[in-house]
Amino acid sequence: MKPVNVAIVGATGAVGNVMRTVLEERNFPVDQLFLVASARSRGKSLQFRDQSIEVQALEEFDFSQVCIALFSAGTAPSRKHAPRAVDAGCVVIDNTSCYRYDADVPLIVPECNAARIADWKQRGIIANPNCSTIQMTVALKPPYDEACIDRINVATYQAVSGTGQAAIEELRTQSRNALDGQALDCRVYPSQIAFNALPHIDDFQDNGYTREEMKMIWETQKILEDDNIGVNPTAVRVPVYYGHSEAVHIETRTPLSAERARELLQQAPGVVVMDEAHDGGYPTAAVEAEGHDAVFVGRIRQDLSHPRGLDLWVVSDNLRKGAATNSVQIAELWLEQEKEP
Ligand code: 25A
Ligand code: L14
Repeated sequence: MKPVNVAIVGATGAVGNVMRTVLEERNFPVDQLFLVASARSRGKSLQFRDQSIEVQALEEFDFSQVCIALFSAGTAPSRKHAPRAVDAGCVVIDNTSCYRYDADVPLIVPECNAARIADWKQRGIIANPNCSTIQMTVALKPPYDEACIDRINVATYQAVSGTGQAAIEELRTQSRNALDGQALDCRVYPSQIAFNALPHIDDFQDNGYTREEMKMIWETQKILEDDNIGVNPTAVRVPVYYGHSEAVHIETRTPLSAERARELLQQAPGVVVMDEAHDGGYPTAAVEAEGHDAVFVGRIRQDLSHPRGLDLWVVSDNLRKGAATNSVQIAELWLEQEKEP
């Protein structure tokens, strides 16, 4: 594959840093890599392969030299600069929630709806879904295809790294101060995150749900291409650095046994089943998921309260499969489709 020029917008952030790592690990055919962030980071140097690359400021960055722009600097920078990148000839793979719900922007999880990448041409933008939705849809695609899913009840246990670098620092500082019996300072989160659990991710909506919960509803329906699928989420922040966990309860249309679901998931792309009913026979965020690209599934069992109910425990690294890895996988598939002779 002929190498292309790639830009990471938000390169100094929690996700942008992992994008740089994943491009290198997967041997993505990068010719020149451009690192872009806010003016605050201008001139800072970061390593890629054996080169040291200087960070440039987004406001003055010229996208005409770039083929693929990976955006992860937040919604406002994406709203302002993604159209400018497209006009300069880039395909934008956007990791924010800015364009995900636009009907003419494909929202892609390669394991679920890779064929939709072809729709990129309408706007020049491909949206990367929310981290919690990505890992859930990767795990639910095989049971969905086999037995259809009428309803999903899900509670998430989400890592602080999803909020970015500042939140990682806040958990570290609060934990240290709490152990030392000091007063705790809450800057990023509205309440104490160390040694606590907060049922609040992103802004509250008029209907009583948070925006993170609504994202899981809208995005699951769009990715599985089924507006009838019921999704009932509660999104919870927990004091974990990396890796989201989810207790997922599904109601299938036709009966699906736990054994058959386990078999399907063992063959599913991007999934690792860890499901043994003994100490440690299940995946966890900090031990199994952190630093890996797979979606780990365990605790697969029949819901004793429902004839067509199934329970699963789904864990993945939110900065990898939940953000950077999924974006790079989309870029790989786009490149195969568009640049292969
Ligand atoms: O709006 P959203 O979509 O809800 O996204 C909000 C935030 O969530 C993260 C990401 O934070 C984003 O800003 N995020 C987005 N999608 C995500 C996903 N799928 C996701 N997290 C997980 N999963 P982040 O901290 O990880 O990354 C921010 C990056 O974006 C750059 N940036 C911010 N505003 C920008 C901008 N770039 C251009 N123009 C703008 N207007 C940001 O670069 C970073 O790369 P930076 O130079 O601003 O930050 C460098 C370092 O500076 C520290 N810092 C952050 N804020 C401040 C600060 N220092 C001083 N004062 C501050 N106010 C941080 O340590 C940062 O690493
Ligand atoms: O919508 O704070 O992709 O954990 C994902 C991480 C929004 C914020 C998204 C978090 C972001 C979220």
